[in-house]
Formats: sequence, C-alpha cells, structure tokens
Amino acid sequence: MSIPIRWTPTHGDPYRPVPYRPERMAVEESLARAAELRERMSRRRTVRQFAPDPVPEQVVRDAIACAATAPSGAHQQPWTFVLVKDAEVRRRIRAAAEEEERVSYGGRLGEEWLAALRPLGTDEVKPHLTDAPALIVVFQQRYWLGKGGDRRKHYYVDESVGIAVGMLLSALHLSGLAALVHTPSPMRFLSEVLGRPVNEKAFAVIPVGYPAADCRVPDLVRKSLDQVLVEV
Ligand code: IYR
Repeated sequence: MSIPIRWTPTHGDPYRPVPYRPERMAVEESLARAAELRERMSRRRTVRQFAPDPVPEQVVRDAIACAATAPSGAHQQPWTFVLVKDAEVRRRIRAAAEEEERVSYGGRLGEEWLAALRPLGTDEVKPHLTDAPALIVVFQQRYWLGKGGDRRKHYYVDESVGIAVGMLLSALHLSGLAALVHTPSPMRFLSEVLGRPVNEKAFAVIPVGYPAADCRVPDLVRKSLDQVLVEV
C-alpha cells in the first residue's frame, strides 16, 4: 500500500483536518511529571560566563527542532534559527554588538533603564558572544517573501517567535545546556553579518554552552506562584 503524500497546507488551502488521539496520561504520572518539570525548570539560570568547551551539536539541533514545533499565527512558522559555530563569525558579531552596546550603556538606554539593569551586572563587554561555542541567532520573518519578490503578511510574529524562543530555552536547559537571551540594540548588524534576506529581522542572539567553572549569576529570587497566578 502506498503511503499517502503529506504536504504543508499553503495559503488559501481548504481545511482538511486529520484525527488527533494522543493517549491520555494517567493523573498520577501527570502530577509526577509536572512536579519534576517545575523543579528542573526552577534551576534554569541565564548564564553570561561560558566555558569554551564544545557542546554536542545534535543537542542544539534537537533543541532548535523543539522550538520549531511552537504554535504560530496562521501556522506560518515565521522563524529562522541561524546556528553560528564559526569563531570568526562570532568575533564579528561580538565586535558589532559591543559597538552598539557602548552607545547604549554610554547613555542611549537612559538612567531609568540603566538603574533597572544594575542588579544584573550587565555592561557593554560581551565575552559570551565569543566564549560560548555556539550562538543561535533567531530571526523573525516579518512577512513571507516569494521567489519572485511577492510578499504576504505574517500574523502575530512577535508572539510566535517569543513562544518558540521560550521552547528553545526550555529544551536547551532540559538537555543540560546553558543559554542567554542577548538582545543587542539595534540588531540590524546581524542581518548584514549573517546575510539574511530583507523579510527577516533579528529577534535575539542566544549563546549556548556550559557555564564557566567560575560562573556567577545575580542573586535573583523568582516571584512565588501565588504572586503570578490568579485563579477565578
Ligand atoms: N541589550 C543590552 C541591555 C540589556 C537590556 C535588558 I531589558 C536586559 O535584561 C539585559 C541587558 C545588553 O544585552 O546588555
């Protein structure tokens, strides 16, 4: 018997649903998994000091594949993940990012913003961009760009890419890797350095690796569940 050919529904295709019957998880197992996941996720920290040790590349690719399962507006999947391993490209990204950050920390951010950042200890020096063995540069596809130059609107791009990045961070953490969401501003240089098309806009640079042996993080406390959850 031949296997039916599946294709990605494209713009304007009719609704052709297929059955979805995942096996229901036993409540006991659900509770145990949720509690374990909560505990493991609570141990995730944003890392700014990375060991130069290489990471298993397939772990990073699998995490990106997890991120790409994210829901998206009209299922348009408006994301591109550029995995930068090349040391020279990372050096160029660092140099350009630090040039922008010098202006930002030198006053562009404004006193209120700088005061908000002070407890985090960030500054314009970005060694993580070259110390981490890999960078995932996430681009949003602001619109669809056809081969002939025709464009189609993408919907809820910020939300879609934000969800995907959240899933990426979870996947990396649960696979044993540390990461940082770095948002140099403005980020236009990333399109130039990485040669991305005009419909793509950089969203974040995510260095990935293992924490340095002497890694330190700010002494942050997260809001408790009752501070963030309202039940009605
Ligand atoms: N983009 C700058 C500044 C910065 C802004 C926020 I909001 C942060 O949470 C952290 C840093 C930088 O990357 O240093």
